[in-house]
Amino acid sequence: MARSKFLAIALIVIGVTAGIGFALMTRQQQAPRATAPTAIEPAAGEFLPTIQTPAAAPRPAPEGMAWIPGGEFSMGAADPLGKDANVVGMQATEDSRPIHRIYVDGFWMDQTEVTNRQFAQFVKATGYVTVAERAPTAEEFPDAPPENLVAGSVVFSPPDHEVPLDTHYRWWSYVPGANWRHPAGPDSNLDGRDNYPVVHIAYQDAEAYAKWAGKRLPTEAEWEFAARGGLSGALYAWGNEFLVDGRFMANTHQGHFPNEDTHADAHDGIAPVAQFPANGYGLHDVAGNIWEWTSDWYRPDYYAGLAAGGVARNPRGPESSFDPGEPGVAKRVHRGGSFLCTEQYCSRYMVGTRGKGEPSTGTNHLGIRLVKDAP
Ligand SMILES: [Ca+2]
Ligand SMILES: [Ca+2]
Repeated sequence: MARSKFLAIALIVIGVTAGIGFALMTRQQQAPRATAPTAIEPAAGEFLPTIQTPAAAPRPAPEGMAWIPGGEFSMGAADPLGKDANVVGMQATEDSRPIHRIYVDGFWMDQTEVTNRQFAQFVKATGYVTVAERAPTAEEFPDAPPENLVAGSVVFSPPDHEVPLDTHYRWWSYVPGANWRHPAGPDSNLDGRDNYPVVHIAYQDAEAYAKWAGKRLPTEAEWEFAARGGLSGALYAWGNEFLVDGRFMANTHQGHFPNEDTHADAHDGIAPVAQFPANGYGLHDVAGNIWEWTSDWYRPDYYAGLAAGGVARNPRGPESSFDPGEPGVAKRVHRGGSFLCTEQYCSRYMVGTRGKGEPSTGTNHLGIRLVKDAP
């Protein structure tokens, strides 16, 4: 998703999803799509056991952080057996192959997504103004009509009826006045939401917060090692069954997407952090609730390059970004899926799967979880 597209399309800025807007989007949809450069089908057994580094966690533990021991693991995702790509959603695992072997050093990681309370402390201490609170400039977005250059962010705005799942512009709108303090738009606020994840965080906002907190964003490999919690090849951060003894393990979307969330998991929309069980490393909500930024640039062929070189040690992502679905828009990797992910669309709460986003684009289902190196 890219902010520039929202700013360039006037009808989206004012939240009207009329025919001409869709005509514009349809043309984009029909642009030639490059196929993923690698089509290596994972064979059974490609996932090898995770080998955790045996060293004990350093002491003391930073507040709210869990020790991730580091080690060697198999990274990536295979399509779940018995499900075709349409069911998995958006060909979710094509760019998550081949399964490849990675080593990462140990590190500390936030046990939860960064909350509004934490982000407010940062803003109070520094006076930082987030990207969504600043008016976009004509220099940044030369294709946008001047009247669209207003501060705001992208908000989930579901229709009240079923729609084709062909373009996300059917349920996302650029809302003037939306930002971390006003997550659903100017009339919303953070009352009672101290313990909710902060959202509408652009990549540079995440970096600024991390610098203040003495932390950093995880690499994609660190994120996946941590999210797997010591398991190898599991579909989810907790195992291979979506429900455990009938219990939901993550905040996702139930019901017909995008118009109806039956919230069988007890949360209609975003949830406070840590409402679901932690994974094997003590991390909550690595699946679902909000997407989380990583520091890697996105390329669908990055894993193939790594796989060709044996065990990759502490990979930090490709030198540049390429998304065949939106060529020319550099993107960073997002991980974990959100409260909007469903089996019908974008089932990327599956632990090895990937997402991506343009760095200046925050939304109300995207935030942060940080890491800290051992001394
Ligand atoms: Ca939910
Ligand atoms: Ca999450």
